[in-house]
Amino acid sequence: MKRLLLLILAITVLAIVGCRLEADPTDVQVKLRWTATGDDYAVGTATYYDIRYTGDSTNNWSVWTEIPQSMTPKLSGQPESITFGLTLESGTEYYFCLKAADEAYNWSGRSNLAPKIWADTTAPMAVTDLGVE
Ligand SMILES: [Ca+2]
Repeated sequence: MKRLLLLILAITVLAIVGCRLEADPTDVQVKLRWTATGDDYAVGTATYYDIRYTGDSTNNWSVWTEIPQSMTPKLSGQPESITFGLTLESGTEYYFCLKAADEAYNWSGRSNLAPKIWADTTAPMAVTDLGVE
């Protein structure tokens, strides 16, 4: 029984590792844009942003990946944007979302979800040292 469990565990680990090896990570530049919200609803200036993304359809904000940033929010109604690099799986749909807070950490509701699928469009470099012997 113990051997069977170890075999199942080994197969599971190999399957997980295999999945990761088959994945096609792509380095991308992500630019998010939105309109600044306020300190009190749509009035004033918020103090913090919490920007996150996920690669699956779960609706559990707490497990989404937080994007490190230290933005200073602009006055409500002003355009905001942030650009950052990520390594994502090509062909997978990612969802971006953010919340704002005031200085007392009163958090807004979540923004709409911004979905995007990246495709790997960079071909391998051409070989330049091919020789014949
Ligand atoms: Ca407030």
